Amino acid sequence: MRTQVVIIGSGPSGLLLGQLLANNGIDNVILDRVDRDYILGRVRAGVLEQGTVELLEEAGVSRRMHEEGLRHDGISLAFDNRLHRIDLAALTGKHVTVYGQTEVTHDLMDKREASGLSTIYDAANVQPHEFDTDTPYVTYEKDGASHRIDCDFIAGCDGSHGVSRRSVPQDAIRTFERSYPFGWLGIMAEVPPADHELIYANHPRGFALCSMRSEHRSRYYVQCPLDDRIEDWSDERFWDELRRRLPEEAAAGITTGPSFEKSIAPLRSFVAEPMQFGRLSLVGDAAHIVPPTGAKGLNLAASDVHYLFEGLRDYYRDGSSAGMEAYSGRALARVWKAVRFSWWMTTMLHRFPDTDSFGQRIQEAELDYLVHSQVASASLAENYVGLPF
Ligand code: RFL
Ligand code: PHB
Repeated sequence: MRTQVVIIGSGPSGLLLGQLLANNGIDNVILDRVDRDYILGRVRAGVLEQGTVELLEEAGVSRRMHEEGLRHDGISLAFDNRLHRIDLAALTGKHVTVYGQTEVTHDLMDKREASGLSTIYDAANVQPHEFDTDTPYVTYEKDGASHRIDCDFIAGCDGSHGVSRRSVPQDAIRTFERSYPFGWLGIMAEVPPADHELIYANHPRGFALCSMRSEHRSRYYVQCPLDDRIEDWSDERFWDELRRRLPEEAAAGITTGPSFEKSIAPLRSFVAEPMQFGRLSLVGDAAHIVPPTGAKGLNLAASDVHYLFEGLRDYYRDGSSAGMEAYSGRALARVWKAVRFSWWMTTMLHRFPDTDSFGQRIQEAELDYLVHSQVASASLAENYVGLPF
């Protein structure tokens, strides 16, 4: 079998890239090691930057997002038993859209199916080959048979544990990493959100986040030790802990109910450089991970897709390799700014086990400065709504 671009991974990066390419007449095949329902069962991101929304519009998958997504013009920071609103719209002229990653993925999968494009689910032992030549190919196994797809380019959209980054010789790649000494315990419940916008709370007991998926579905997180087990967190314990970490006015807005998803995620910053090795490009979580505090992971995946799509489009349309050659540099320039922002938000809002009293006062001063200085608020807002790409 032959195609122009083999895309490894059917998450939001792979699906969005595949759709943009197909809309421009560029053939592609997506391979994923799991099936559609498994991918749609993962609860992940919830906040889309305007640039991500525009890219989904360009891909032709924005109808439901515009109907059901919630426009948010601000967020609140909570500390010292008070809410402090950051007016994103007034400070930047932009807003964010609350629309779950699950829904984005669903829309992209539906569009791909309707366009008659090929996705091979349950593909085992996917392996990219010869990407340092002009004739790369990808092998995989399915239903006991071995297959090979020849192509011009391979896009590694296979997340942080995928095969693409692992296939690059170790001496060709440099990695940068920071682990944080805590995780996020997240729940989803069919209850109305505490507030109409997101609340990021810094509290002596630890960070908490009030988010949502719709006007009747809430997503909440609390910072927890890395070795906590889900079994130790009954719904009742979760709701109690969440309320204790919020200002009274926000806690009063919490409607409790049974959770239908509960999980603990570790927090990590990670970047691999470069993001391209000959004809293999890494995209999204395959190349970088950010802690979720800045809501940047999915949005960074979208900006990577944008740069790679432009490179591939110019290659096939104009015969120009300039965009492909620039991919890693263009993507990484934006990646590092989002890595910085996510690290900064994480540092400012969480309790670190080894923070001394000096560090504690610095954190308090930073939050106070942030909400009372228009310049500092504008900087947060500019990053939160997303730097241009
Ligand atoms: P994905 O979504 O991990 O998709 C990768 C796909 O590749 C497949 N795969 C393979 N296929 C073939 N062969 C192999 N060897 C393979 N190995 C893996 C996998 O099955 C999968 O289908 O990566 P992608 O597309 O780059 O998308 C990245 C986003 O998923 C991620 O950045 C965000 O979810 C991060 N994130 C958030 N991002 C935001 O922008 N805003 C948020 O509010 C936000 N909240 C979050 C988050 C991530 C979270 N978790 C659990 C990690 C909240 C949480 C809790
Ligand atoms: C979410 O709704 O899952 C969410 C929102 C904002 C974040 C992280 C996660 O910063």
